[in-house]
Amino acid sequence: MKIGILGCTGAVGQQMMRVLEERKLDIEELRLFASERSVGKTFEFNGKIIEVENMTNKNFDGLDYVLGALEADLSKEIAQVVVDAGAVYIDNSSAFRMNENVPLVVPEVNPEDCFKHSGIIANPNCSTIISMVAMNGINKCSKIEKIIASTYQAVSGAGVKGMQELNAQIRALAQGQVVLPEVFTKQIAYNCIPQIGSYDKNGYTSEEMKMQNEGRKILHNDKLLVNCTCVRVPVIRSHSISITCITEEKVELEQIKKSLQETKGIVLENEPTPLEVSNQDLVYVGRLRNDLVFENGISLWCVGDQIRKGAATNAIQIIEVLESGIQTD
Ligand code: 2RA
Repeated sequence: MKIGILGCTGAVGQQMMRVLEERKLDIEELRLFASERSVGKTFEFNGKIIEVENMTNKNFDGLDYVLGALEADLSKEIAQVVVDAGAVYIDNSSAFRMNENVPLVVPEVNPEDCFKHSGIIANPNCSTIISMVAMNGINKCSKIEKIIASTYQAVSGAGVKGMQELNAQIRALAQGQVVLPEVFTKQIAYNCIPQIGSYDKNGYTSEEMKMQNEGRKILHNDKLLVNCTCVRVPVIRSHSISITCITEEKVELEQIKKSLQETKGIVLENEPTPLEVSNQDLVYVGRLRNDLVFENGISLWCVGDQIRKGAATNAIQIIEVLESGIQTD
């Protein structure tokens, strides 16, 4: 198959190349696209040197799949050109996630939705992916009706610049100097910032509303209620999420543990940390316990690599599902 990556120079685009090398897809050709300033740069892929092409030329002819690692506005501009060229566009941005004719897919949870596309398939938000994989085994026991979640989101969610800002602030502070915030609203080193995205009228941020809006679509449950608080923390590349989910029926903890053990894409470990979970594709689930407040509540802690499973790997697993028609691990 012939694959293109749009936005190949960013953290997610670069990770997409590495994951494509690792997985078993039969790739005849990889083409790399970025903005004009990156044209001419070269990257190595499977032992070959590939030169970056100018995305604005919009020449996607002959490609089977195009992976989008762009901001939403740019993705909106270019998506239809990709589809008209005959490729399936798998978009990591928020541009099309809530569009009715665009499937929103976590391959471990709703792989069947991949086959309902009309040219575009959307990758969910990173925190949504990680939490949906973690809760999948619970939802299989009894439908999840309500979720209360707090996220501890790595700076990689803000891209390369976010990671650079944290590292620069830590280095500066160690020298008794200060690096003023540019990417984040306040200093992120040795700090936590309870705001990711813009505020809605209801007092929740756009990032917080994604968990409910996207969760409803992925789980095919338009009555799902989610109360989410999203926090930026001084961690490089893995998101952690504390979750209490309330199910329709009471499910015994042992049954839930068994279901999670049989669920693809997770590791049960009691105290997973972002440092331990980074640079691999599984979601680690721990601190599983009956909730002390809600009769049918189950509480847990989960951690996933934001750049891999939270973005690049999930998108590539969607290609795997389309190519083989089976759920990927
Ligand atoms: C973040 N989920 O973590 C958002 C976008 N990647 O910043």
